[in-house]
Amino acid sequence: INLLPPATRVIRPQHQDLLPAAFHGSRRTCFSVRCIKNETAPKLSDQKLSVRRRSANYEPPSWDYELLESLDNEYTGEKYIDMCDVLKEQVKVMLDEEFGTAGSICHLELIDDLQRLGISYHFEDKIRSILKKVYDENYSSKLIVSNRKGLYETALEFRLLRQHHFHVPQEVFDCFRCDQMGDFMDSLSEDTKGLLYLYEASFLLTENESTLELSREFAKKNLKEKLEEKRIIDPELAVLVEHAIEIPLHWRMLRLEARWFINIYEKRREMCSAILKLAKLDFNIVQSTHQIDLQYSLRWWKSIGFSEKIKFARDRLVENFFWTIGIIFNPEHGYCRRMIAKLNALITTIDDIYDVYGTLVELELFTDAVERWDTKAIDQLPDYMKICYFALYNAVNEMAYEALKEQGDNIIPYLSKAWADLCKTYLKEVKWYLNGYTPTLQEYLDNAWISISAPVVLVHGYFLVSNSIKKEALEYLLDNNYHCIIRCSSMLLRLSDDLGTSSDEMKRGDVPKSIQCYMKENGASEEEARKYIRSLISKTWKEMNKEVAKETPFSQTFIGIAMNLGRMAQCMYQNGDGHGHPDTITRERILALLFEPIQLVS
Ligand code: 0FV
Ligand code: MN
Ligand code: MN
Ligand code: MN
Ligand code: MN
Repeated sequence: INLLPPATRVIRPQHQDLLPAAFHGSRRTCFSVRCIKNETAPKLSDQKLSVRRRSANYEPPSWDYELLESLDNEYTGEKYIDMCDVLKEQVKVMLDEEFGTAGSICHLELIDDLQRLGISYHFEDKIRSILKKVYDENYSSKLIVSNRKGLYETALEFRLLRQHHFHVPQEVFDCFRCDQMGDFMDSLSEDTKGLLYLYEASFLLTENESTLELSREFAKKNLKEKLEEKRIIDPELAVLVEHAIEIPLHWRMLRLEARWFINIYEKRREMCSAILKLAKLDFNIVQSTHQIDLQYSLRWWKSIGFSEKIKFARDRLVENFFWTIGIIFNPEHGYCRRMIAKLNALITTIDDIYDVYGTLVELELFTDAVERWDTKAIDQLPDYMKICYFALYNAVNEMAYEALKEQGDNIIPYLSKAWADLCKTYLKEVKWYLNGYTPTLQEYLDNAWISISAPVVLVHGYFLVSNSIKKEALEYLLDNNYHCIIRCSSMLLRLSDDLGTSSDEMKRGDVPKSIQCYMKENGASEEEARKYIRSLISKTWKEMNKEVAKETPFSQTFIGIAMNLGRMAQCMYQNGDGHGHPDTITRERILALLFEPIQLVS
């Protein structure tokens, strides 16, 4: 995806960048350690003696694995599942009761609450058919009936429909603008709730939807002013506004949002106690299944022995597992979570091998071994890479074996290609780094959306949640350099990662990341560059919104994984490097989602 405005695509003389890194004073040591490319490559045994390797000084894991493995959780029992089932029936009745008047404001609010509380996945079919009815009655003909609803009702309906990929035109907001085309009417600035819902709705926009752009700016400006001047009297509304301005709903990690919203909902005067009880119980039951998945992942991590054999790399099994909850939380997808936790752990280790520890010769051999996907390639590798390669080979082949057993298709070519693509982009970054080369932002991003590893995760993810592998989906998945949904998701992860990790990476020595590429290309300050990268995140979301609304052979589950990976990235890197250097907030989030049940009575 070309993410740069044409004006910034300048052609510059690049000869300075091509000077060997030794000419860039500060990188001298790293250069002498790693760049053996132009010398006759020494034998591995010789290298072992002479090589001084870098270290990223990663902290040890901040979780006690033994303790986590022995955790016991009372919510795994049948008793709670039965209680949940009774409550679910009650909610179904509520959804049905309103069906005659599908789309009444109460009906829509009920759906919105269920979604935000994290329990709408129990009622997916019902909710979809309700929204379809709303859409068919109001928007299926080209003629839009003139909008008689208020701003709040219009925005809520718009957001719910678009969340479910029903394309309501942005023109439903025209009646709130002066002369249908101008600014939003001044009188709306008194309608705080309407503005809040307009703001949240505006993030469902696609490219070139200027009314929605305008909505976002107008709503944001007004809401921020109200917050600063403490003009929002209703305490729930004030909290919701503050929360939305921090990160909009559409970009939020679902489980954290659910845990947060349960607390909000509980304090509401007109809340429904059956729904509240269901939300709490369900949260705790889901959490208990996540704990069991984590324990499986911990046993696997211990069994492959990386903590002893590959000590220089990040040992972040709990954080790697935490990503999987962001990606897919539904209890029935435990297999997917367990496997993606393995992938994340392997990726985190291999990324450190390329970025921190490996020499160029070793990394070329490793890349070649992954491209060959053959145990014969192991002999050429140094010992620490043999361990890593074999663990990778086993884990991926095991996933492929399951797919073959269950569905009869050999997916190794797809999986191994994704890994080879990843390693090739890793290697390109290593060479750029060693040559002291700063690519243009576009050149960097063309490589970096793959080197962030999201295509590997998503290609595996496709197979991990598919009951039947579709031939056309396979073409869509990989043809034309991966599907656009995969590219958007990957770009969200890359840009967020660069915002959160590049400061440390530059201190340690690493290829210039998007921020640094932009700074050099445009003579910009770091703050300007960060602002630009954030604008690329917004732009990528617009493209994602457009793509997910199209017909594709992908399931909603897979599309959810791709969107959620982007959301999770924004969550993990919100305050720095939550993955590599987990901060207090990240630790608290992990505690709240994984280890602390919600009190049922308070
Ligand atoms: C990347 O770290 C990393 F470890 C990630 C993205 C976590 C793994 C989780 C998933 C694959 C979901 P780092 O900032 O070192 O990555 P780069 O690409 O910047 O070296
Ligand atoms: Mn790295
Ligand atoms: Mn890397
Ligand atoms: Mn596209
Ligand atoms: Mn990074």
